[in-house]
Amino acid sequence: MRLLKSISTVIISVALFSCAKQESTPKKNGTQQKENTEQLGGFPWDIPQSMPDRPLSKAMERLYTDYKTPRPEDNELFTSFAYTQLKGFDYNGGDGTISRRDPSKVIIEKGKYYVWYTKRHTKYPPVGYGNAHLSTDEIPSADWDLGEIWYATSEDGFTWEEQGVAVSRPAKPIVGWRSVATPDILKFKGKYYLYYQGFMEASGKKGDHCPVTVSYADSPDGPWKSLNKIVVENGAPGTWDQFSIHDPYPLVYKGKIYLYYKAAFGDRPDYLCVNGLAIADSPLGPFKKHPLNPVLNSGHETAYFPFEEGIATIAIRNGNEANTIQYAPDGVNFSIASVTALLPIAAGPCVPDAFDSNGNGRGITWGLSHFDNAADNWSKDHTILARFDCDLSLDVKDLKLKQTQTKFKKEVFFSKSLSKNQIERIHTNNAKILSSK
Ligand code: AAL
Repeated sequence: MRLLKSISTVIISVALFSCAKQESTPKKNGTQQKENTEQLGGFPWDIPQSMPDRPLSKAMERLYTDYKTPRPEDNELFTSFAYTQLKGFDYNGGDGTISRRDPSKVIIEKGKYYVWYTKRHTKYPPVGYGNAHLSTDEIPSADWDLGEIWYATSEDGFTWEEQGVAVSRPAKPIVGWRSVATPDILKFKGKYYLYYQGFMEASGKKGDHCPVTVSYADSPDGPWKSLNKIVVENGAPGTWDQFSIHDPYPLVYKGKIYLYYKAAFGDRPDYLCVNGLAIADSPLGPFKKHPLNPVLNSGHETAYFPFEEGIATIAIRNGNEANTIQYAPDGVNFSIASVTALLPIAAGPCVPDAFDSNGNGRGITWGLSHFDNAADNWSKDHTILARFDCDLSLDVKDLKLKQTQTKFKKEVFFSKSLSKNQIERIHTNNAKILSSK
């Protein structure tokens, strides 16, 4: 039915388009375009749903060539986000000794939702990435230093029950001895695989350097056996991913394992984060990096999900294309599908079709994300998990989540205040400008 509708829409549009084409003069130069516009009158009051045959500004042309629909409210790949605090996790009064962060995608197993994440439970709060030289075997540098991988289950996605450790730190010098962090889950041919960052020095000492390793199990409840070897190697010296392979994110796409990951140019996330893709036929590798890497030019902890024939992604932070939802019909060549706000940090969406997508992805509606420095006090640095909801699904139409006019309270804006140095700079400039007039 849907297919018939689309075919007839295409036939009608092609017919209308060719009629209109015959009547109108070809768009050749500015004068002709101006004449055309004068003949046609102003742009229609009600937004045409397909590209009108008239001279268009670049921006209006892009509305039809680059987006699924001219109005974001009708665009299956546009969403706003809603957030809910989770029940069931204890953080030791927020004193910085317990942290949960970087949740995996959520999967459905045994009638429950499952999620894996970095848990840090240390005697002391972190001294900070910039103070890594002060870290010890008991004192973490960054929030994700001295981490383990834990998991939790839920029956509704709001209240979670922590089940215990999935992967602990192995003995030195095995990959991950310093910290195992930022996991994500793959189910392949009935078995389970956790991919995660394996640190071999405290984060911040040289940078946030690590490769990716993997553990596997017959059940989502474990027991997990570690490969104890690197599974996605850092790049060759001098290349973009030479020091870090972060945020591994596996999906099964058209029978192959597509593992997306991030690295930071210049070793600094604030500088620019880009994402690459490594493909394998089997979960323990070999993983072959895509020749076009990096495949995404922005995005820090980036979530991916099967959508229609390709793969869509939520690209948050760090880059020209931060705060966008993007889509690649082949899982490789991504374009911006929509621009949005208040994106979930380190999103781990619930992706029911993560492991059986054959070009028929249905999208996502919720997941877990995190808020770092949850105490708003770096001496108690820790991260908490939260729930986000969205409508990036072909099966749901939540008009409230399709609203583009997301209103934030004034406190959100005022929390981004000027520093002392900025205020001084403004006063000095004021003095110069006002005295010169
Ligand atoms: C996160 C992720 C990776 C980094 C660190 C922990 O935001 O990008 O996991 O290594 O921060």
